[in-house]
Amino acid sequence: MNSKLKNEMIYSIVVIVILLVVAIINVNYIDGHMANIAQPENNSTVPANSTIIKVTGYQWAWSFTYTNGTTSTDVLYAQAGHAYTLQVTSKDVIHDLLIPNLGVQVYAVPGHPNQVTFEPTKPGTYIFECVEYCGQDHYLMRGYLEVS
Ligand SMILES: [Cu+2]
Repeated sequence: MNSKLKNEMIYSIVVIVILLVVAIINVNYIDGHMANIAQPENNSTVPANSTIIKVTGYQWAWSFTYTNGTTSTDVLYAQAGHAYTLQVTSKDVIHDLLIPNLGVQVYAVPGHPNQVTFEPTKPGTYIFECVEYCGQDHYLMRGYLEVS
């Protein structure tokens, strides 16, 4: 075996090892964050200790309906140390609710509710926004999660 071929084999093996290490790191990361990725409503159950909040996205705002029947628009109210299950749908086109500080993201699809459960741990004000381009005023689909 000449030295050129030997070098090429070594380079190839080094690249394969690097790609394998990156793949393993990625799979471990995704595995550890599956709880925050929304599941279709029909395929998952609501955890017994969580409060359901109905969420509707529409051009161009977010509407929240709480268990006592009250509603809010573009402000979501929650309490620290309590679990909430967001059941999310849309009135018109596909939207996508992202609460970056809590790692929550869920699609709002007309006729296909999705849900995600999360538990805010610290009181504060956290931004949320629509991250699926949904029309000319898409940029207005943002608001605040108020955790008391
Ligand atoms: Cu939107």
